[in-house]
Amino acid sequence: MEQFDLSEARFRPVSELIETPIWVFSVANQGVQSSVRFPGAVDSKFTTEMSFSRPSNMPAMPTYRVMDSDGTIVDEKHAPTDVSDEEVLTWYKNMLTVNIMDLIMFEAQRQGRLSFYMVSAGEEGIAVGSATALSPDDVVFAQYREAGVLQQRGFTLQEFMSQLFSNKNDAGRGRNMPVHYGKAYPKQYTISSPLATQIPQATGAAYALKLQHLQNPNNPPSIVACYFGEGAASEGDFHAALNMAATRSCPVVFICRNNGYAISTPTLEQYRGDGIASRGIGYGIDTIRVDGNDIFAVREATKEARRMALADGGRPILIEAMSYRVSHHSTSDDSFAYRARVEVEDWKRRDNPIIRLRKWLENKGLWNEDLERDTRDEIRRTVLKEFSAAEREKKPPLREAFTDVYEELTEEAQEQMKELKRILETYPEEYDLREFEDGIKGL
Ligand SMILES: Cc1ncc(C[n+]2csc(CCOP(=O)(O)OP(=O)(O)O)c2C)c(N)n1
Repeated sequence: MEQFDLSEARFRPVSELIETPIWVFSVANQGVQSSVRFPGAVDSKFTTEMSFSRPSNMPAMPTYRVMDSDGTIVDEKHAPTDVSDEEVLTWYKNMLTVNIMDLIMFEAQRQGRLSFYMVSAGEEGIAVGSATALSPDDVVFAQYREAGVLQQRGFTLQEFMSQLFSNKNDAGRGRNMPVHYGKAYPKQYTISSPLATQIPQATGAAYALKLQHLQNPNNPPSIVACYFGEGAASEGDFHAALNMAATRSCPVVFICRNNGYAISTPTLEQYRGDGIASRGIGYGIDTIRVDGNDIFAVREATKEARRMALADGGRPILIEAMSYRVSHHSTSDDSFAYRARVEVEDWKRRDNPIIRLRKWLENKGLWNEDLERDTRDEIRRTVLKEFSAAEREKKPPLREAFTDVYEELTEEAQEQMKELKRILETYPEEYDLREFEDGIKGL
């Protein structure tokens, strides 16, 4: 077997990193030194001016955009040239699909047909736009408001609905809460509820990809794309993950959706720094802030971030995509308890990624009122068709509540299964097992 070159992976002693250890300078020499290569701050110059760096005196990081809110390309030099009109139309339809699915599923939850749901209204441009720049082999770790990433990467409406109704066609076998999607290929790690856990996992996965590529350079290189909200960036996991990714040079693109709220906590109360982007700089990570309502800007930034993440052996990149959470946090939230209706209405009117791209398409003569109406009708019909099919489908057999934890059922799990069977048989009028594949025999 070929020997695996671990030279990239070894830990270097600090003394190797310091070209000239400070103790070799003579006392006489030190007078002419304008800087000393401290191990902890190698390029810091000496100064006699005592000045504290004050963030409020520094300009806020700019926000990269390609297209303004009227759908006009701001600088023709940056107009998207590598995509066909058909591709852009697909992106538009993907954003519409997620948006329409969201409206229907939110209502379905209100009717009691679904236990829970989360929409991504206002943030479809970040999800779909970034996903257009990923390859199917890239690995995605998402939070929960990125249905557009899955939609753009080929997740079908049947797959969405099967997960939402926990039926037997769900890849997760009905074991997760609604919207906790996952898929083996294109690789999408299953979403988990505890905030920010996906961020260090993404760093670890990126490190593994880097080592795999070193081991077999013929494999096409791939990256990890890791999504999270600005609220999740307050978790310790965010900081650990960024620092590990920077120090181990991992090919991961962190994509922060800054939508202004972490449930009821507005960004003003979440941090005092310049958003999340400024934290990337602190960790020595190349960072860009983009207009998240501009699908072209998000795509361009992600494409370039992906290229940079793979260059020179790999490195992390941070993208902070600015947007606004138009919807309630989830079906368990009423956001008008903590923000004014007028604020939301204003955002809906002022800017939205779907309306922005629609204006661009209309300006190019690629879209019009009739196409909009027909496409919306068609998407609505398809979503409803998959909705009713998935809702009618059986749930997985009951035994699957116990399987797939260990390769074989543990004695304890077998005992629990037996006990469950005893209870179900003792109180048949209390439990309707018809919706489970094979009913009681499924145990
Ligand atoms: C560790 C942990 N703490 C708290 C929560 C409860 N919680 C769920 S979502 C959320 C807000 C997250 O906000 P953000 O990351 O900005 O994402 P957004 O919902 O705005 O898209 C909170 C506090 C949780 N799921 N996990």
